[in-house]
Amino acid sequence: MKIERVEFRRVLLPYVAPFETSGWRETGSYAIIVKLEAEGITAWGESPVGASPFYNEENHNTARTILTDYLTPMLLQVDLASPWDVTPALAKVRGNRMAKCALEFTVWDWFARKQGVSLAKLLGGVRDRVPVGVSVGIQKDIPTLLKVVENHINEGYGRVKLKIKPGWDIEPTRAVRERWPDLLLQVDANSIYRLEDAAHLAQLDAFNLLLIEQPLAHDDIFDHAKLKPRLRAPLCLDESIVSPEHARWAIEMDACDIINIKPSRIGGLGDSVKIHDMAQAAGLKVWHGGMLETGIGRTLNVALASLPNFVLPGDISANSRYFIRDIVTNPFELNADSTLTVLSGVGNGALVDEDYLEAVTQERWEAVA
Ligand code: NPG
Repeated sequence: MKIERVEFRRVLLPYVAPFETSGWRETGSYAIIVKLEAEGITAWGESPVGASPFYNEENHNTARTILTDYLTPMLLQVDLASPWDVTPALAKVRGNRMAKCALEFTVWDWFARKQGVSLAKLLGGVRDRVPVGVSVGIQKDIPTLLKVVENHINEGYGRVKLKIKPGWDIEPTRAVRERWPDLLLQVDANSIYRLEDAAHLAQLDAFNLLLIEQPLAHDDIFDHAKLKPRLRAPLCLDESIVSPEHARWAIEMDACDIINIKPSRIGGLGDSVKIHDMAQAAGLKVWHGGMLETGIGRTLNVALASLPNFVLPGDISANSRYFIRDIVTNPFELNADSTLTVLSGVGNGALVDEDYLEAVTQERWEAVA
């Protein structure tokens, strides 16, 4: 397959409420939406790259530059026999994985459509529903947090993740655990602590957590390996695992019990499948993270999370948890058992609302072969 035309749009899609982590606060999605055409088939994808380089080193401006100046011209030269060819074709560009995933995701959708199968099937998915949870940002005080968590539990979410940071960690987690003793609960530090904080973090062991996610630096594996024996709760890596090689290092160094897989952080679905398989072979569980994807990216997340070793609930909420109106006409609804239903239609299954997409587009650019 040779790509004939690719159109990119940078949107600004407002969130229902601001989302705050240990390091940043965002009020809307700055995702890059991709529409690709070849052989009469139109495919869609998304890079959920953020407004600021605070989760990783990229933002929508860097992604646009790298896509325009390097990745798209490189990919337009290649005759693609399968979606697995994209990552090697772009390997010369170092890092910039959020930019790369924009193209890689879209090519997976194209091949699924070409073969007349769902993306989940093409990726090797085995489930028709995936367990999901909700991620709760940092709140102004504990009563507000309890109210927000209660609302999500009432919506049907069976697993809750709390964002934590110094000064907002032990007490909020204690408050939620005391109120809901049986809730599936986990916390996410987004890289804000240091190894010296090990004893402080070990206080979280009192709350029967599913996992503690990425407490130490975004690019660290070594200190996480030192921290792991000092915690009872399973230790999960997110930011640090950006490639199959990083996953291998973490496994060989015994730096984590669990890996959070976000295909955008890893730069593609292909490398995400490799990490899934590698973790499974090593006896590590994986779960699917989230980057507040729009309705297009959300379909990819659900498809990938249908693979067998995604055994913990994913950060893949229903579209309405983040957006009043999304750019798809078939948003996911939460099932009563805190799952989302894997789409079985051809391709990623997103039905794009092109009028609304146009309305929320801030910039548009394209490349033609
Ligand atoms: O439900 O998509 C979701 C959000 C899940 O908390 C979530 N994502 O660090 O995992 C994270 C966090 C995040 C959000 C990271 C936005 C980067 C950008």
